[in-house]
Amino acid sequence: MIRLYGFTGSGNCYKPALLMAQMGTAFEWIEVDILAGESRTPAFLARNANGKIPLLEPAPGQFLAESNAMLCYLAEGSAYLPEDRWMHAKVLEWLFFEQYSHEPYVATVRFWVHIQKKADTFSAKIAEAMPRGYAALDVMERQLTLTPFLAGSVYTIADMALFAYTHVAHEGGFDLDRYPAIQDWLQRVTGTKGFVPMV
Ligand SMILES: N[C@@H](CCC(=O)N[C@@H](CS)C(=O)NCC(=O)O)C(=O)O
Repeated sequence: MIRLYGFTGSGNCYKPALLMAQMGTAFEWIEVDILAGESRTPAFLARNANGKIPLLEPAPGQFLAESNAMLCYLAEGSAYLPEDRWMHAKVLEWLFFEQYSHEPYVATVRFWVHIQKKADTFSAKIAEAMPRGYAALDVMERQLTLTPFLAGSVYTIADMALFAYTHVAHEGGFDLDRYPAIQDWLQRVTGTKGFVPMV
């Protein structure tokens, strides 16, 4: 059975878990306490030299890091990753956007504030990251006023990747009330077949 090494409350880990739930793919969740350094032990580093979760083990001894690589690998051949060359590229566009323009700000602020509970320690970094996070949310809002899902009319792994940290952005202090189209989209995503909430 597929194994997913993850940390409860991590949006990056939720992404492949959500996809596998929606595809009806059984998997085993193995908790890795990153706050206790469990992703930095020699044994873990032998599996992922980057020392981060999520880590997917689709077959014994075969390890895949990077949440969005997992989404592509797992969704291959399904409607969640369209085959059409243009649609496929649009999905990838959002996945790269998520990693470069969204997650480093929206997820990181939430990590400092909500997971580590160190808002005071990181106040200067938070002040720097918040406008960049809002800029990413602005980009999403603009697209979602045009199309029901990020890559167009169908729900894809682009939506899963961006749902993961957008739906909990308020935990880092982001005001989602500013974004009516994002809020409607969040509702649409929770209504898709086989949706499971992040635990
Ligand atoms: N780009 C990676 C980011 C993974 C990442 O940042 N993981 C964090 C938790 S969400 C982590 O493992 N932090 C612990 C550490 O770096 O020691 C992905 O999308 O999978």
